[in-house]
Amino acid sequence: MSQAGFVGLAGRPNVGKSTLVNAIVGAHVAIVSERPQTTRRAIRGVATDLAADWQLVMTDLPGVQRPRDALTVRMQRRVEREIADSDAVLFVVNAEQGIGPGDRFISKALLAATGETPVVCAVNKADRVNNAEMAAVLAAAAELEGVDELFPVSARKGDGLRPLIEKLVELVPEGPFLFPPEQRSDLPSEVLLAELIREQVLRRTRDELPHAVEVQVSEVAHREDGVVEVHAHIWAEAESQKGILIGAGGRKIKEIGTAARGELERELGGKVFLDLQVRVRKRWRRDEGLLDRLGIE
Ligand SMILES: Nc1nc2c(ncn2[C@@H]2O[C@H](COP(=O)(O)OP(=O)(O)OP(=O)(O)O)[C@@H](O)[C@H]2O)c(=O)[nH]1
Ligand SMILES: [Mg+2]
Repeated sequence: MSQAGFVGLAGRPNVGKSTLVNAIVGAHVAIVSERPQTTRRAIRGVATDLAADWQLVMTDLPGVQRPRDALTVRMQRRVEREIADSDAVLFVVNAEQGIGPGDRFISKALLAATGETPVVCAVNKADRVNNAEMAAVLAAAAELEGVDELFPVSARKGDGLRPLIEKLVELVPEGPFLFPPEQRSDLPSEVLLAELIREQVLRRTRDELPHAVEVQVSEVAHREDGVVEVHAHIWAEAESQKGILIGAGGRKIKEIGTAARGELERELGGKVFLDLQVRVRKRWRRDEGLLDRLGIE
């Protein structure tokens, strides 16, 4: 009988949860950036090993944070729901920063929320510390309440993944596969494309702007000449942000568009025509109706 189940990711923003999901799945299913609070939606990344007969559905989630508006309230509610429904929890901490009050808060919350659900801890960014530093972080992580086992990993380099994956496979129940084995993510295509565009915005903007931006793909059309036309809106919260996104002489939006088009072409495996429109919607992060339409629930 196969082993198959859901593994929910937990941890502070920016510790490398999405990078770890991509590394385990072996595909770019979740966007990654240097900025905290990159992930806004629950994204299931599917890792399947047909020969060994297992499937891990890795649920990437927003980093745990204090909710400030409708957007972050939804993000935290989603984290709680998904963690409660997981067969195992993968709690990620950052070896470079060490174990702090935020990590202790999350481990306590997990213990209260999960009950019997096993929690394993990935001590990530191992490539950023030496052996002595790693030993100290592992000792501190071992003190975290409710954590069953520790795995030093580097999601970026792909180091240490094998024993972690083996442990997770042990923890999920026996049962049939939950997704077709060739499927890598559960995101609707337009949302995945919008996320890939947002990833390029995050890489190319600074300060508060990344948090103020959301991307919505309004139309995907397959032209007769084989080109895929993608029309997308980039939402900002103020005219000044719109100005920054467009840039002097339209340079910034062009740069974002060129980079995003490359990503979309890689994803879709063909030529893409990308139309980006920057729009202002004041306080979109507080607009429940827009959040519904953006699929942030
Ligand atoms: N050096 C190093 N950097 C890493 C590693 N894993 C992730 N990063 C970097 O850490 C930053 C944050 O990574 P993400 O995967 O977006 O982090 P996250 O936990 O998903 O963040 P949120 O979605 O904001 O909660 C990015 O710049 C990554 O490239 C790692 O193993 N080593
Ligand atoms: Mg993330």
